[in-house]
Amino acid sequence: MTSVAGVETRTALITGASRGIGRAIALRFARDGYEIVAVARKQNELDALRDEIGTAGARCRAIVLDVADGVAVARTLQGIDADVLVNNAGVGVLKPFTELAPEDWHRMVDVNVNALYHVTHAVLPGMIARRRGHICTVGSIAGRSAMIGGSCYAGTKAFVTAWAESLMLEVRDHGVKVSVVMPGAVATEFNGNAPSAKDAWKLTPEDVADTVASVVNTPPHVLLHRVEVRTNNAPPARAR
Ligand code: NJP
Repeated sequence: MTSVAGVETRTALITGASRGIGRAIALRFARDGYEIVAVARKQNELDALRDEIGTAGARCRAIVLDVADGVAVARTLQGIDADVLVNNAGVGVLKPFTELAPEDWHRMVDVNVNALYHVTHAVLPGMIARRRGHICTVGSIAGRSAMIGGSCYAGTKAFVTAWAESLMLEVRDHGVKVSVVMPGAVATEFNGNAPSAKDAWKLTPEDVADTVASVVNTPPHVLLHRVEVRTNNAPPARAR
C-alpha cells in the first residue's frame, strides 16, 4: 500500500503482465483502483501496458525481470509492499515426453515452479509483518487432469496446487490469503500459438482476470482458496 497526499492506494504485483492473462489481470486491477507493478521480460510490451494504464488515469510501474533469476528477483522486488501478488508468469511446452528437450523441461520448472519461490519469498515477509495480503497463483486444470503432451507442464501445475494449499495453511493465521485460479483453455499466445478465430470457444484472458478479481475481492473472513474456471462453450469432442 502506498500513500499519496494522504490517500492510500493498494498495490498489486503481477508477474507475466506483458501479454495474455497477466496483462488482462493488470488492466482489471488498475480499473479496480490498484497501483500496478507489472513484471515480465519484454520492455516494449510492458511499456505499452504502463501507457495504457496511465492513460486511463491509474498508475503502473513496469519492471523488466526474469522471474526465474532468483538473485535478480530478490534485488529488484526488495522494498515493494504488495497487497496482492499474482504469480501468473508461466510457460508451457506441450509435447510428448520423448520430444521434450532438456531446456524445455528446465524452463518450465524454472518459471512455473522455482519462480514461485523467488517472487513469493520477496513479498511474503512484508505481508506477514503487515498482517495483510493475498497471493493468488495462476495454476491450471492441467494440474489435476493428466494430458498427453503435459508430462512436465501438468506436473508443474500439480506442484502449484500442492504448494499453494500448504502455504495457505501456514500463513492464514498471519492475515495472508493464498489462492489458486485454475483455468481451462484460454485464447492467448501460450504454447507458442497466436490466438485466432479457431480459439473462439476458449476463455478470454479477461474471463480469467475477472475470476482472479473475484477471488481477491472477498470479505476479510472469506477465502476462496481454489477456483477452476472453464469455458462453457467447449467443442463436443473436447473434455474442457
Ligand atoms: O501465456 P502467454 P498465458 N520471467 O504466453 C511471462 C496459465 N494458463 O497468458 O517475459 C518473467 O500469453 C511472459 O512475458 P515475457 C499459464 O500456465 C494458461 O496464457 O515478456 N515473465 C508473458 O507475460 C501461465 O501460468 C492457459 O515473455 C515471464 C506471460 O509470462 C498463465 O496462465 C491455460 C517469464 C505468458 O503469457 C499465463 O499464461 C491454463 C520469465 N522467465 C493456465 N516467462 C492457456 N492460455 O490456455 C514467461 O490452464 N513470462
